[in-house]
Amino acid sequence: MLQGKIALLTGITGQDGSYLTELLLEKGYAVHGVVRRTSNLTRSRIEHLRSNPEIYGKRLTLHYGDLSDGTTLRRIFAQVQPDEVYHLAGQSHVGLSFEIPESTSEEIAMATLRLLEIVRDQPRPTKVYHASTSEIYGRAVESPQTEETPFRPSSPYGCAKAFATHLAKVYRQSYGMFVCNGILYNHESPRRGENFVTQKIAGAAARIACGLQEELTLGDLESRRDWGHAREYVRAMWLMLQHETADDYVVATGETHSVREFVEAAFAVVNLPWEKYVRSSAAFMRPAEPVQLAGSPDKIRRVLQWEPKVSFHELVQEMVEAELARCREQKA
Ligand code: NAP
Ligand code: F7E
Repeated sequence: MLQGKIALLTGITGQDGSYLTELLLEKGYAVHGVVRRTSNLTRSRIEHLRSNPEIYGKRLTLHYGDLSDGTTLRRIFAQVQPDEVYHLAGQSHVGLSFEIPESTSEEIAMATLRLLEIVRDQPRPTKVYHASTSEIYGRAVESPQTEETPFRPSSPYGCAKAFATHLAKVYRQSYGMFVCNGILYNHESPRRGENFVTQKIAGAAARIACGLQEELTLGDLESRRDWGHAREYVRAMWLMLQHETADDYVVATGETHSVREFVEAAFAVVNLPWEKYVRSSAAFMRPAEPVQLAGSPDKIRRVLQWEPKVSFHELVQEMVEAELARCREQKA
Protein backbone atom coordinates (compact mmCIF):
# COMPACT_ATOMS: atom_id res chain seq x y z
CA MET A 1 0.00 0.00 0.00
CA LEU A 2 1.25 3.51 -0.89
CA GLN A 3 1.01 5.72 2.17
CA GLY A 4 0.59 9.43 2.25
CA LYS A 5 0.10 10.44 -1.38
CA ILE A 6 -2.42 13.15 -2.09
CA ALA A 7 -4.55 13.10 -5.24
CA LEU A 8 -6.80 15.86 -6.57
CA LEU A 9 -9.51 14.91 -9.05
CA THR A 10 -11.62 17.10 -11.27
CA GLY A 11 -14.73 15.23 -12.43
CA ILE A 12 -14.84 13.08 -9.29
CA THR A 13 -18.63 12.67 -9.59
CA GLY A 14 -18.39 11.21 -13.10
CA GLN A 15 -18.11 7.58 -14.15
CA ASP A 16 -14.30 7.55 -14.21
CA GLY A 17 -13.89 9.82 -11.19
CA SER A 18 -15.90 7.46 -9.01
CA TYR A 19 -13.93 4.33 -9.99
CA LEU A 20 -10.61 6.16 -9.75
CA THR A 21 -11.50 7.41 -6.26
CA GLU A 22 -12.17 3.84 -5.14
CA LEU A 23 -8.84 2.69 -6.59
CA LEU A 24 -6.85 5.52 -4.99
CA LEU A 25 -8.50 5.03 -1.58
CA GLU A 26 -7.63 1.32 -1.80
CA LYS A 27 -4.03 2.33 -2.47
CA GLY A 28 -3.91 4.51 0.65
CA TYR A 29 -4.19 7.94 -0.99
CA ALA A 30 -5.93 10.93 0.52
CA VAL A 31 -8.38 11.90 -2.24
CA HIS A 32 -9.69 15.40 -2.88
CA GLY A 33 -12.37 16.07 -5.45
CA VAL A 34 -13.69 19.22 -7.10
CA VAL A 35 -17.50 19.25 -7.23
CA ARG A 36 -19.80 21.74 -8.87
CA ARG A 37 -22.49 23.58 -6.96
CA THR A 38 -25.67 22.38 -8.67
CA SER A 39 -29.32 22.53 -7.71
CA ASN A 40 -29.36 18.74 -7.34
CA LEU A 41 -27.10 17.66 -4.51
CA THR A 42 -27.24 13.95 -5.28
CA ARG A 43 -23.86 12.65 -6.34
CA SER A 44 -25.00 9.10 -6.84
CA ARG A 45 -21.73 7.60 -8.11
CA ILE A 46 -19.75 8.58 -4.99
CA GLU A 47 -22.60 8.54 -2.45
CA HIS A 48 -21.43 5.17 -1.02
CA LEU A 49 -18.06 6.83 -0.22
CA ARG A 50 -19.51 10.16 0.94
CA SER A 51 -21.87 8.45 3.38
CA ASN A 52 -19.11 6.27 4.87
CA PRO A 53 -17.87 8.01 8.07
CA GLU A 54 -14.63 5.99 7.94
CA ILE A 55 -13.83 7.62 4.58
CA TYR A 56 -15.58 10.96 4.14
CA GLY A 57 -13.87 13.82 5.97
CA LYS A 58 -10.91 11.54 6.72
CA ARG A 59 -9.43 10.31 3.45
CA LEU A 60 -11.95 11.81 1.03
CA THR A 61 -12.64 15.54 0.86
CA LEU A 62 -14.86 17.42 -1.57
CA HIS A 63 -14.28 21.05 -2.56
CA TYR A 64 -16.73 23.27 -4.37
CA GLY A 65 -15.28 24.57 -7.61
CA ASP A 66 -15.91 24.97 -11.31
CA LEU A 67 -13.55 24.63 -14.23
CA SER A 68 -14.39 28.18 -15.27
CA ASP A 69 -13.38 29.58 -11.87
CA GLY A 70 -9.59 29.89 -11.85
CA THR A 71 -9.27 31.68 -8.50
CA THR A 72 -11.15 28.94 -6.67
CA LEU A 73 -9.13 26.22 -8.41
CA ARG A 74 -5.92 27.98 -7.36
CA ARG A 75 -7.16 28.16 -3.77
CA ILE A 76 -7.99 24.45 -3.79
CA PHE A 77 -4.50 23.66 -5.09
CA ALA A 78 -2.93 25.80 -2.36
CA GLN A 79 -4.95 23.97 0.33
CA VAL A 80 -4.53 20.45 -1.01
CA GLN A 81 -0.96 20.56 -2.41
CA PRO A 82 -1.55 17.43 -4.47
CA ASP A 83 1.13 14.98 -5.58
CA GLU A 84 -1.05 13.82 -8.45
CA VAL A 85 -3.84 15.59 -10.36
CA TYR A 86 -6.32 13.63 -12.45
CA HIS A 87 -8.10 16.07 -14.75
CA LEU A 88 -11.29 14.28 -15.78
CA ALA A 89 -13.94 17.02 -15.73
CA GLY A 90 -15.75 18.46 -18.70
CA GLN A 91 -18.72 18.09 -21.02
CA SER A 92 -18.14 14.55 -22.29
CA HIS A 93 -20.95 13.95 -24.78
CA VAL A 94 -19.81 14.06 -28.42
CA GLY A 95 -23.30 14.44 -29.91
CA LEU A 96 -24.15 17.27 -27.51
CA SER A 97 -20.94 19.09 -28.43
CA PHE A 98 -22.51 19.88 -31.82
CA GLU A 99 -25.35 21.63 -29.96
CA ILE A 100 -23.26 23.43 -27.32
CA PRO A 101 -19.85 23.85 -28.99
CA GLU A 102 -18.83 27.02 -27.16
CA SER A 103 -19.32 25.78 -23.61
CA THR A 104 -17.86 22.39 -24.58
CA SER A 105 -14.71 24.08 -25.89
CA GLU A 106 -14.51 26.35 -22.85
CA GLU A 107 -14.80 23.45 -20.42
CA ILE A 108 -12.41 21.18 -22.27
CA ALA A 109 -9.83 23.37 -23.99
CA MET A 110 -9.61 26.55 -21.91
CA ALA A 111 -10.11 24.76 -18.62
CA THR A 112 -7.19 22.44 -19.34
CA LEU A 113 -5.03 25.46 -20.14
CA ARG A 114 -6.15 27.08 -16.86
CA LEU A 115 -5.32 23.96 -14.90
CA LEU A 116 -1.91 23.47 -16.50
CA GLU A 117 -1.02 27.08 -15.70
CA ILE A 118 -1.95 26.50 -12.06
CA VAL A 119 0.16 23.35 -11.95
CA ARG A 120 3.08 25.22 -13.53
CA ASP A 121 3.00 27.66 -10.62
CA GLN A 122 3.02 25.00 -7.90
CA PRO A 123 5.99 25.22 -5.51
CA ARG A 124 6.74 21.50 -5.89
CA PRO A 125 6.37 19.18 -8.89
CA THR A 126 2.83 17.87 -9.39
CA LYS A 127 2.05 15.02 -11.77
CA VAL A 128 -0.91 15.50 -14.09
CA TYR A 129 -3.14 13.03 -15.89
CA HIS A 130 -5.16 14.54 -18.73
CA ALA A 131 -8.28 12.71 -19.96
CA SER A 132 -7.73 12.66 -23.70
CA THR A 133 -9.81 10.58 -26.08
CA SER A 134 -9.93 8.56 -29.29
CA GLU A 135 -12.11 11.38 -30.65
CA ILE A 136 -8.92 13.33 -31.42
CA TYR A 137 -8.34 10.85 -34.30
CA GLY A 138 -11.84 11.39 -35.79
CA ARG A 139 -11.56 10.61 -39.49
CA ALA A 140 -8.48 8.57 -38.73
CA VAL A 141 -5.84 8.07 -41.39
CA GLU A 142 -5.09 4.54 -40.15
CA SER A 143 -6.60 1.79 -38.06
CA PRO A 144 -5.80 0.75 -35.42
CA GLN A 145 -4.60 4.12 -34.14
CA THR A 146 -1.41 4.51 -32.09
CA GLU A 147 0.14 7.38 -30.12
CA GLU A 148 1.71 8.51 -33.44
CA THR A 149 -1.51 8.70 -35.49
CA PRO A 150 -2.24 12.30 -36.61
CA PHE A 151 -5.15 14.13 -35.02
CA ARG A 152 -8.16 14.55 -37.35
CA PRO A 153 -11.10 15.30 -35.03
CA SER A 154 -14.61 15.28 -36.47
CA SER A 155 -16.64 16.98 -33.71
CA PRO A 156 -16.37 20.12 -31.56
CA TYR A 157 -15.63 17.77 -28.63
CA GLY A 158 -12.80 16.13 -30.58
CA CYS A 159 -11.36 19.53 -31.59
CA ALA A 160 -11.35 20.78 -28.00
CA LYS A 161 -9.73 17.56 -26.75
CA ALA A 162 -7.14 17.74 -29.57
CA PHE A 163 -6.22 21.26 -28.40
CA ALA A 164 -5.97 20.15 -24.77
CA THR A 165 -3.93 17.06 -25.69
CA HIS A 166 -1.45 19.07 -27.74
CA LEU A 167 -1.24 21.66 -25.00
CA ALA A 168 -0.43 18.99 -22.41
CA LYS A 169 2.45 17.84 -24.65
CA VAL A 170 3.66 21.41 -25.09
CA TYR A 171 3.75 21.94 -21.30
CA ARG A 172 5.61 18.66 -20.87
CA GLN A 173 8.16 19.56 -23.53
CA SER A 174 8.53 23.27 -22.72
CA TYR A 175 8.48 23.27 -18.92
CA GLY A 176 9.52 19.69 -18.14
CA MET A 177 6.20 19.11 -16.39
CA PHE A 178 5.06 15.56 -15.66
CA VAL A 179 1.90 15.52 -17.78
CA CYS A 180 0.43 12.37 -19.36
CA ASN A 181 -2.31 12.13 -21.96
CA GLY A 182 -4.39 9.01 -21.58
CA ILE A 183 -5.91 8.59 -25.05
CA LEU A 184 -8.86 6.52 -23.92
CA TYR A 185 -11.31 4.76 -26.20
CA ASN A 186 -14.94 4.28 -25.11
CA HIS A 187 -15.19 2.73 -21.68
CA GLU A 188 -18.45 1.84 -20.06
CA SER A 189 -19.91 0.42 -16.86
CA PRO A 190 -23.13 0.39 -14.86
CA ARG A 191 -22.11 3.96 -13.84
CA ARG A 192 -22.14 5.24 -17.43
CA GLY A 193 -24.30 8.35 -18.03
CA GLU A 194 -27.73 7.44 -19.34
CA ASN A 195 -27.43 9.39 -22.62
CA PHE A 196 -24.47 7.34 -23.90
CA VAL A 197 -25.48 4.58 -26.25
CA THR A 198 -24.42 1.57 -24.15
CA GLN A 199 -26.30 2.69 -21.05
CA LYS A 200 -29.29 3.72 -23.13
CA ILE A 201 -29.41 0.20 -24.61
CA ALA A 202 -28.73 -1.63 -21.33
CA GLY A 203 -31.39 0.44 -19.52
CA ALA A 204 -33.96 -0.08 -22.27
CA ALA A 205 -33.39 -3.84 -22.54
CA ALA A 206 -33.91 -4.16 -18.78
CA ARG A 207 -36.92 -1.85 -18.63
CA ILE A 208 -38.61 -3.53 -21.60
CA ALA A 209 -38.05 -6.92 -19.91
CA CYS A 210 -39.61 -5.55 -16.70
CA GLY A 211 -42.57 -4.02 -18.53
CA LEU A 212 -41.49 -0.45 -17.76
CA GLN A 213 -40.69 0.65 -21.36
CA GLU A 214 -42.13 -0.26 -24.75
CA GLU A 215 -39.46 0.50 -27.33
CA LEU A 216 -35.99 1.92 -27.89
CA THR A 217 -35.09 4.57 -30.47
CA LEU A 218 -31.44 4.89 -31.44
CA GLY A 219 -29.41 6.65 -34.13
CA ASP A 220 -26.87 4.89 -36.32
CA LEU A 221 -26.90 1.15 -35.59
CA GLU A 222 -23.90 0.45 -37.82
CA SER A 223 -21.56 2.80 -35.98
CA ARG A 224 -18.63 0.89 -34.45
CA ARG A 225 -16.68 1.53 -31.26
CA ASP A 226 -13.82 -0.01 -29.28
CA TRP A 227 -15.56 -0.59 -25.94
CA GLY A 228 -13.80 -1.47 -22.68
CA HIS A 229 -14.64 -1.44 -18.96
CA ALA A 230 -14.18 1.82 -17.02
CA ARG A 231 -12.86 0.10 -13.88
CA GLU A 232 -9.92 -1.28 -15.85
CA TYR A 233 -9.30 2.00 -17.67
CA VAL A 234 -8.91 4.07 -14.48
CA ARG A 235 -6.13 1.69 -13.41
CA ALA A 236 -4.34 2.62 -16.63
CA MET A 237 -4.60 6.31 -15.60
CA TRP A 238 -2.98 5.59 -12.25
CA LEU A 239 -0.21 3.47 -13.83
CA MET A 240 0.75 6.34 -16.15
CA LEU A 241 1.51 8.59 -13.19
CA GLN A 242 3.57 5.89 -11.43
CA HIS A 243 6.00 5.49 -14.35
CA GLU A 244 9.33 7.33 -14.11
CA THR A 245 8.71 9.37 -17.26
CA ALA A 246 5.63 11.18 -18.45
CA ASP A 247 4.24 10.04 -21.80
CA ASP A 248 1.06 9.55 -23.82
CA TYR A 249 -0.71 6.21 -24.04
CA VAL A 250 -3.58 4.78 -26.07
CA VAL A 251 -5.91 2.81 -23.79
CA ALA A 252 -8.14 0.48 -25.79
CA THR A 253 -9.08 -3.15 -26.40
CA GLY A 254 -8.17 -3.14 -30.10
CA GLU A 255 -11.53 -4.79 -30.88
CA THR A 256 -14.58 -3.04 -32.31
CA HIS A 257 -18.30 -3.83 -32.22
CA SER A 258 -21.27 -2.11 -33.79
CA VAL A 259 -24.14 -0.49 -31.92
CA ARG A 260 -26.29 -3.24 -33.44
CA GLU A 261 -24.04 -5.91 -31.88
CA PHE A 262 -24.39 -4.18 -28.51
CA VAL A 263 -28.17 -4.23 -28.93
CA GLU A 264 -28.17 -7.92 -29.88
CA ALA A 265 -26.00 -8.84 -26.89
CA ALA A 266 -28.08 -6.76 -24.45
CA PHE A 267 -31.43 -8.15 -25.58
CA ALA A 268 -29.94 -11.68 -25.49
CA VAL A 269 -29.29 -11.17 -21.75
CA VAL A 270 -33.02 -10.59 -21.17
CA ASN A 271 -33.99 -13.20 -23.75
CA LEU A 272 -36.03 -10.89 -25.98
CA PRO A 273 -36.01 -10.48 -29.82
CA TRP A 274 -34.46 -7.02 -30.24
CA GLU A 275 -35.92 -6.45 -33.75
CA LYS A 276 -39.38 -6.21 -32.17
CA TYR A 277 -38.40 -3.27 -29.93
CA VAL A 278 -35.55 -1.27 -31.49
CA ARG A 279 -35.84 1.35 -34.20
CA SER A 280 -33.48 3.88 -35.71
CA SER A 281 -34.28 7.58 -36.11
CA ALA A 282 -32.47 10.47 -37.75
CA ALA A 283 -33.10 12.43 -34.52
CA PHE A 284 -30.18 10.58 -32.88
CA MET A 285 -27.80 10.76 -35.85
CA ARG A 286 -24.86 13.18 -35.70
CA PRO A 287 -23.72 15.69 -38.34
CA ALA A 288 -20.47 13.71 -38.58
CA GLU A 289 -19.08 10.47 -37.20
CA PRO A 290 -15.48 9.36 -36.72
CA VAL A 291 -14.45 6.41 -38.86
CA GLN A 292 -12.74 3.20 -37.80
CA LEU A 293 -11.95 4.12 -34.22
CA ALA A 294 -9.94 1.16 -32.92
CA GLY A 295 -6.98 1.66 -30.64
CA SER A 296 -3.74 -0.25 -30.39
CA PRO A 297 -2.94 -1.02 -26.72
CA ASP A 298 0.57 -2.24 -27.69
CA LYS A 299 2.51 0.59 -26.05
CA ILE A 300 0.69 0.54 -22.71
CA ARG A 301 0.91 -3.27 -22.63
CA ARG A 302 4.66 -3.12 -23.26
CA VAL A 303 5.61 -0.17 -21.03
CA LEU A 304 3.08 -0.31 -18.18
CA GLN A 305 2.02 -3.99 -18.41
CA TRP A 306 -1.62 -2.92 -18.61
CA GLU A 307 -4.14 -4.91 -20.57
CA PRO A 308 -7.92 -5.13 -20.69
CA LYS A 309 -9.45 -8.33 -19.33
CA VAL A 310 -13.24 -7.78 -19.37
CA SER A 311 -14.69 -9.04 -22.66
CA PHE A 312 -17.37 -7.24 -24.70
CA HIS A 313 -20.03 -9.79 -23.68
CA GLU A 314 -19.07 -9.62 -19.99
CA LEU A 315 -19.38 -5.83 -20.14
CA VAL A 316 -22.83 -5.96 -21.77
CA GLN A 317 -23.99 -8.59 -19.28
CA GLU A 318 -22.81 -6.57 -16.26
CA MET A 319 -24.52 -3.41 -17.52
CA VAL A 320 -27.85 -5.10 -18.30
CA GLU A 321 -27.87 -6.99 -15.00
CA ALA A 322 -27.23 -3.77 -13.08
CA GLU A 323 -30.16 -2.16 -14.91
CA LEU A 324 -32.39 -5.17 -14.17
CA ALA A 325 -31.57 -4.79 -10.47
CA ARG A 326 -32.54 -1.10 -10.68
CA CYS A 327 -35.85 -1.97 -12.35
CA ARG A 328 -36.65 -4.51 -9.68
CA GLU A 329 -35.94 -1.91 -6.98
CA GLN A 330 -38.17 0.55 -8.79
CA LYS A 331 -41.01 -1.98 -9.02
CA ALA A 332 -40.69 -3.15 -5.40
P1 NAP B 1 -18.71 11.95 -17.11
O1 NAP B 1 -19.30 10.75 -16.44
O2 NAP B 1 -19.54 12.72 -18.07
O3 NAP B 1 -18.17 12.93 -15.97
C1 NAP B 1 -17.79 14.24 -16.24
C2 NAP B 1 -17.40 14.91 -14.95
O4 NAP B 1 -17.00 16.27 -15.23
C3 NAP B 1 -18.53 15.01 -13.91
O5 NAP B 1 -17.97 14.81 -12.64
C4 NAP B 1 -19.00 16.45 -14.07
O6 NAP B 1 -19.59 16.99 -12.90
C5 NAP B 1 -17.67 17.14 -14.31
N1 NAP B 1 -17.80 18.48 -14.92
C6 NAP B 1 -18.34 18.79 -16.11
N2 NAP B 1 -18.26 20.10 -16.34
C7 NAP B 1 -17.64 20.65 -15.25
C8 NAP B 1 -17.29 21.97 -14.85
N3 NAP B 1 -17.57 23.01 -15.63
N4 NAP B 1 -16.67 22.18 -13.66
C9 NAP B 1 -16.42 21.12 -12.85
N5 NAP B 1 -16.74 19.84 -13.15
C10 NAP B 1 -17.35 19.61 -14.34
O7 NAP B 1 -17.38 11.54 -17.91
P2 NAP B 1 -16.47 10.22 -17.79
O8 NAP B 1 -17.03 9.18 -18.69
O9 NAP B 1 -16.21 9.92 -16.37
O10 NAP B 1 -15.14 10.73 -18.49
C11 NAP B 1 -14.12 11.39 -17.76
C12 NAP B 1 -13.27 12.21 -18.72
O11 NAP B 1 -12.70 11.36 -19.69
C13 NAP B 1 -14.03 13.28 -19.51
O12 NAP B 1 -13.16 14.38 -19.68
C14 NAP B 1 -14.29 12.63 -20.85
O13 NAP B 1 -14.42 13.61 -21.85
C15 NAP B 1 -13.05 11.78 -21.00
N6 NAP B 1 -13.20 10.55 -21.78
C16 NAP B 1 -14.20 9.68 -21.51
C17 NAP B 1 -14.29 8.50 -22.23
C18 NAP B 1 -15.35 7.48 -21.94
O14 NAP B 1 -15.55 6.60 -22.79
N7 NAP B 1 -15.99 7.51 -20.79
C19 NAP B 1 -13.34 8.22 -23.24
C20 NAP B 1 -12.32 9.15 -23.45
C21 NAP B 1 -12.24 10.30 -22.71
P3 NAP B 1 -21.20 16.86 -12.60
O15 NAP B 1 -21.37 15.55 -11.89
O16 NAP B 1 -21.45 18.05 -11.75
O17 NAP B 1 -21.91 16.92 -13.93
O1 F7E C 1 -21.93 7.02 -28.96
C1 F7E C 1 -23.95 5.97 -31.80
C2 F7E C 1 -23.25 7.33 -31.84
O2 F7E C 1 -22.50 8.73 -27.23
C3 F7E C 1 -21.33 5.87 -29.49
C4 F7E C 1 -17.72 9.60 -24.78
O3 F7E C 1 -17.39 8.98 -23.56
O4 F7E C 1 -16.53 7.95 -26.07
C5 F7E C 1 -17.80 8.54 -25.86
O5 F7E C 1 -18.26 9.18 -27.05
C6 F7E C 1 -21.84 5.63 -30.90
C7 F7E C 1 -21.81 6.87 -31.79
O6 F7E C 1 -20.20 7.66 -27.27
C8 F7E C 1 -27.22 6.50 -30.37
O7 F7E C 1 -23.61 8.06 -33.00
C9 F7E C 1 -26.38 5.44 -32.06
O8 F7E C 1 -21.40 6.52 -33.08
O9 F7E C 1 -22.11 6.33 -26.53
P1 F7E C 1 -21.75 7.46 -27.41
P2 F7E C 1 -19.12 8.44 -28.16
O10 F7E C 1 -19.73 9.47 -29.02
O11 F7E C 1 -18.28 7.42 -28.86
C10 F7E C 1 -15.49 8.85 -26.47
C11 F7E C 1 -14.21 8.05 -26.60
C12 F7E C 1 -15.38 10.03 -25.58
O12 F7E C 1 -14.30 10.59 -25.40
C13 F7E C 1 -16.65 10.65 -25.12
O13 F7E C 1 -16.43 11.44 -23.93
O14 F7E C 1 -23.21 5.25 -30.82
N1 F7E C 1 -25.35 6.03 -31.40
N2 F7E C 1 -27.54 5.71 -31.44
C14 F7E C 1 -25.84 6.69 -30.35
N3 F7E C 1 -25.23 7.40 -29.38
C15 F7E C 1 -25.99 7.95 -28.40
N4 F7E C 1 -25.40 8.66 -27.41
N5 F7E C 1 -27.35 7.81 -28.40
C16 F7E C 1 -28.03 7.09 -29.36
O15 F7E C 1 -29.25 6.94 -29.33
